[in-house]
Amino acid sequence: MESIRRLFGRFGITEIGVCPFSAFENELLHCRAKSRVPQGAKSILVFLMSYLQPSYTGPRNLAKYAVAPDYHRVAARLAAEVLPALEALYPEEQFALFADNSPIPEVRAACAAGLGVLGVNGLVINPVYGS
Ligand code: B12
Repeated sequence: MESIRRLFGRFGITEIGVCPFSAFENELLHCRAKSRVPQGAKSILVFLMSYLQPSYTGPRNLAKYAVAPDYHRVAARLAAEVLPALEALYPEEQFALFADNSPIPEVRAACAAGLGVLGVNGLVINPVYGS
């Protein structure tokens, strides 16, 4: 886990955890991305990214989370860099990266991975990022 932490740290990601895939394999959401889950998946690696953009000083009265770059694109760019690095670190293993479109109940997986608790708002409450 330490080497994975270091790897994600290179991309500015510090909130990362892992939980067993078996905890969720019987309750996967039905979506197209289900077919991308590697056969015999063992672990779910969960990482958090914050919507908060402290540099936004624009004139408009917009919710901060609405001015952040589209996280699907951010995650796709990240995938292009992180996946090869993970594969190089663990050449025997297979990885697939999902952002939002995963069949895994992500909020509960994040809680199971030790990244926070499930808030009454239905979201992960993380000690660093909050809700
Ligand atoms: C389907 C889905 C949606 C659908 C919900 C459609 C519906 N109501 O049926 C749509 C596309 C509308 C949506 C929108 C958003 N979503 Co959404 N969504 C999901 C997804 C893919 C599956 C959730 C699900 O169906 N679970 C299964 C059911 C049985 O469990 P459930 O607890 O009843 O699920 C409900 C809630 O999750 C709720 N919901 C979904 N998203 C959000 C976001 C917020 C803020 C809230 C309060 C509730 C909520 O809708 C689900 C169905 O009723 C998850 C990712 C994942 N794979 O888990 C993300 C996820 C829950 N969504 C998330 C986010 C961030 C959003 C948005 C804020 C994105 C945005 N920037 O606009 C919006 C806000 C929606 C809102 N204010 O209600 C995050 C929450 C992160 C966190 N901190 O916990 C997740 C985990 C994705 C992610 N990894 O970023 N979402």
